[in-house]
Order: sequence, then C-alpha cells, then structure tokens
Amino acid sequence: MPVLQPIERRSGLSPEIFAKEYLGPLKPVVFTDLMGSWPAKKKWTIEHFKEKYGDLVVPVVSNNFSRPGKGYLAADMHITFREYLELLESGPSDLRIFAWNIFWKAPELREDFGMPSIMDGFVDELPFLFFGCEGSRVTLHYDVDMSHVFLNQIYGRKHIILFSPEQSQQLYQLPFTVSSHVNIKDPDFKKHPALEQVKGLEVMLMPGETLFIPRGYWHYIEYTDGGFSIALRSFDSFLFKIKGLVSNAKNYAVDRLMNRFMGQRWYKMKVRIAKKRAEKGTF
Ligand SMILES: O=C(O)CCC(=O)C(=O)O
Ligand SMILES: [Fe+2]
Repeated sequence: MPVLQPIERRSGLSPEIFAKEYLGPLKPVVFTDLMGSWPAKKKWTIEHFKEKYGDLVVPVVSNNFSRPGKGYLAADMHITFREYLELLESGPSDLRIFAWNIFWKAPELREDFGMPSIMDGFVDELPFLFFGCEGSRVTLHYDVDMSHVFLNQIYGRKHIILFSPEQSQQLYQLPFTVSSHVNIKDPDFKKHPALEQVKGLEVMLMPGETLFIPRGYWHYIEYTDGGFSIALRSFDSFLFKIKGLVSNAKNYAVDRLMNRFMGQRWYKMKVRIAKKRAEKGTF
C-alpha cells in the first residue's frame, strides 16, 4: 500500500477553527459530533426504510459501472428498495445505490437531518444517500462538481482512503474522467511505479461520524459492513459551482460518446495516456 496517515478526528470545532485548520488549507477531517442530535441517527434503520419506502424503485450499480462497454456509467438494474435492503442484509455483494436523492419522493425525511452550520454554502437541494453491501467498493475518484462533501455515516462502517488533488497524475487519472482504476489497496508497483510516491490519508468511518472531503480530493471507499451514509455538499463560491459544472459536462459528454463508439479501444487509449502522464519526467 502507498503511505497512508490516519485522518484526524475532532469534536467541538467552531466554524472559525474549521475554516483556519481544515477548510482554508483543504485538509480532510473527521467530525465525531457534526450530526448533533439529528433524528436520522436513530430513526433511519433498515427496518424503517423497508417499511415506509420499500416500494420505491431504485437504480442499483455494480462493478460494471466503471467497466468500458455497454453498462458504462449506467445503473445495472432497477429493483425495489425493499429488495435492495434485503440483499444488503443478506451478506457480501458488489451492489450499491449511488448518489440517490430519495428526498424528491420522500420529502418528510428532510426533517430528520439539517445542514451543518460549520460553514456557509451548503446546497439544500443536493443531499444524496449512498448505500452499499458488505465488501462493495467505490472506484478511486473525485467529485465532478468540485463541491466540498460532508459524508455522514449513519449505519455500518466504511474504510476510506483519500489523496490530495495535486497527486492526480501520479494516481493515473484516466483522461476525460474523474477516476483512476489503479488498485490502491494492493498496488502493482511494476505496472504503476508512480504510485510509490503518492501519500494518502485513511479512516475507518464509524456510524455517527462525518468525513469532510475537500473539493477535488480523491476518495476510494470500501464498505466494511453493509451500510449507508448521507452526503451533503457545499460550495465556496458561485465561481466554483460554474467551473465544476462546465468541466463535468465537457468531460462526461466526450467520455460517454467515445465509449459508445470505441468501447474497449477508448479505454485502452485512456490507460496509455494516464500512464504517460503519471510517469512523465519521474523516472
Ligand atoms: O460512500 C459512497 O458510496 C460514495 C460516496 C462518494 O463518492 C461521495 O460522497 O462523493
Ligand atoms: Fe464521490
């Protein structure tokens, strides 16, 4: 594994200290008390979701999500939320629900949490739920919209590895994407020599904890247990919002189109470019 340092855990942080020590320098931190007295912490159980929202249809993704070809960047299947939760309870699987805005369909759930007052710029319209079965993994990526993400762990544990944006090239970022397909937990240094130089951060995020992922930060996630989180997003400024949207639209459109026409060949091209960039001038 590359060098990984533990992410600091803090409680009782004021907005001023957070701004000075973490937001300003874009440094990740785990809050142990940011959720405060959110009803969601107790109320949002698998049983509660099954009972009240079991009939909603959810898009489920598998490891096919990042594979080139037909299923690229698409949901693998649509099943009921109840069926998904039963899968989650029944043991390991690669199935996840990625960035689901359940609140359009169930607005009353919004009363169970609130936007933190730790900084300004939270976007009320963009709370997303993320579910994963035990052992499922989220490919190494950063978020296209360049927002700061506050990932609130409600149920189960997650092992999260982060890398700063300056290391994008050494992480073999695939061009026209915000992803890298290197195996960060068991890297092949022969194949990816630049990985020997990267330095990351890690945490086992526990229920009740919130991880601050600064804008542009790379994250890789493994669901140690089946579980779920709610991610809240904030932007420092309108400019960053626009920048995020533009870069998103541009890259996403090119990548989808080329995947459609070239499939595997497009993927191989991206891998070649990533390798060239990662190892340029370094060896
Ligand atoms: O926890 C997950 O499943 C993915 C979270 C993520 O990528 C995000 O919040 O940006
Ligand atoms: Fe993400």
